Amino acid sequence: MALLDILEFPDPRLRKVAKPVTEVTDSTRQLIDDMFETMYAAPGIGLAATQVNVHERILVIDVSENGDDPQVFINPEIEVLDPNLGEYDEGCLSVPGFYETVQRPQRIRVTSMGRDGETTTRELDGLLAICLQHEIDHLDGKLFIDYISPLKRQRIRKKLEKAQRQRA
Ligand code: QAP
Ligand code: CO
Repeated sequence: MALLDILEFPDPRLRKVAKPVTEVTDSTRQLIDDMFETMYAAPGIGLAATQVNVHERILVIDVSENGDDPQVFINPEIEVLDPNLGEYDEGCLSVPGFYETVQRPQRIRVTSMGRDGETTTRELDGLLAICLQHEIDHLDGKLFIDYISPLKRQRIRKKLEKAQRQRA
């Protein structure tokens, strides 16, 4: 197991579009284990491979209270079941310290593979549905702050660039 480095906005690598996984192998499962370790250590509720600079369509999520419900989504495809939008104050490990209200469809159906390569389809709502959509955006090079005003996004960019300079 290993802790992975998380890319931070405005790193251009967060804008890459991830490629589908063609075969789930032991090295895929190694990456998944490292992503869970990295997410739980943060701590966070979701992490996309893009955020650890691996541009493959792999997500790990755990929205449970106790952090005991790890869920893996490989090549996730979603279908909106209820176009009614719900609001949630989202954050992101790649945009540390900033939270903004985002609107997303409340009910979705997702088809994806699990860690053994098995394909399943599930209907999701609540925080899991929100988190999954946030994480799929990462695989498409999108961030939750793309939904807010350019002025607010620019302010966040300046603050994070300054923090990153001071760390370097
Ligand atoms: C994505 O985000 C998410 O700013 C997962 O300083 C979040 O785990 C989807 C985190 C909310 C839907 C709703 C953020 C940790 C964790 C921070 C996370 C921070 C430390 C974010
Ligand atoms: Co995120």
